[in-house]
Amino acid sequence: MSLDGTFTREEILSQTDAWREACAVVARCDHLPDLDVGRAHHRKTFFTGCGSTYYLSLAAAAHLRGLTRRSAQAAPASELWLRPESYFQPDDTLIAISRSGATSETLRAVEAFESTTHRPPITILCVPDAPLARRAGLNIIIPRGAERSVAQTRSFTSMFTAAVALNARWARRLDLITALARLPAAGERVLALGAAVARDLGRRLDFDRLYFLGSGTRYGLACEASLKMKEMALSHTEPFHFLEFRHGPKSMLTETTLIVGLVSDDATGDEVQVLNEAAALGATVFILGEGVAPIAGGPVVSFGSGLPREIRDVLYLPALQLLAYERAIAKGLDPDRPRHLDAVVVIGGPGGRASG
Ligand code: F1P
Repeated sequence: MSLDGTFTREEILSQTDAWREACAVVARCDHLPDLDVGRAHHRKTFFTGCGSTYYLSLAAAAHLRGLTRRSAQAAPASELWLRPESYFQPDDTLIAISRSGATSETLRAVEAFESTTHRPPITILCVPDAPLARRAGLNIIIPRGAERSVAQTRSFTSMFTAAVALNARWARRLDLITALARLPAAGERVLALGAAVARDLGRRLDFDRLYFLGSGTRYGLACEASLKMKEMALSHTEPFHFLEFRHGPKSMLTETTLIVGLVSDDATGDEVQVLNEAAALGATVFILGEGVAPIAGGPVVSFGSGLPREIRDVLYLPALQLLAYERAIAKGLDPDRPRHLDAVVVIGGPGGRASG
């Protein structure tokens, strides 16, 4: 391990190569399993994982629902394992997502799925010979997403890109599959824009609470951005569905609050109004979106990618990963080594505890 976040920084900055690989791996799959098995009203597509990969599942399920109108749901792997009868039906599909492919709860969720459906899962992973890979009917493996850091950055965005590419194929959207080729270049631009903003904001240690707001696919991404802040920078932070913020959490606003808005295209007006209200109550607002303007002179990352909105959600993350990295550095923490965490949680590992 490095002592100064070198790995995390390198992984964040090199992530667009892994996005490219993710798209290529999905494009090379000859036959995708059919999601439309059994009776229409009895089938659902589940996405699962733990921690970061659970948040990825939230985003991927929302994306599949939006693109195909199919029934899709995310659940933490532990819930699927411990309460399979509350979730699985015989005609369901499971997509298990895991950087390591070795997390106990995800393996056990897969076993529970197999005993209900007698079908193998699909996996999205960064490691080829992982235990999870050996159980799957189809493995989407992105070795360039693999990381030496504990907190997921490059792995998250590359596995999310793979999920978006898979969903585009299931939706038979050739236009989106073609447009994915332009995503890495847009990612490079966002990394450059985000680096300057993250450096300035990351040094603002006067912020004592941070909230991440997103709706639809962006809610899972807001959860992930919030988790990065906890893992790397040990900061109090929470994610919310955008307009949920008014229903209680708003009472927490102070002049030492940072609100991060992952603004969509289709509900921009309503979302921006929430951000304006937060700014009027003294919070600093950091806004990100395809074509967004600063709120009350606050920081902004406007993608200007020109990409279809169905494939560009990953662009919200690089600046937010850099923000967590910069805040950790400003606090004298090592982003490569989050406190109390292991890269993989193995239940019943050495010492009889959950360990890496
Ligand atoms: C998931 C995990 C997360 C944790 C951290 C490291 O592992 O352990 O639970 O939040 O980001 O990764 P994996 O199943 O994706 O390998």
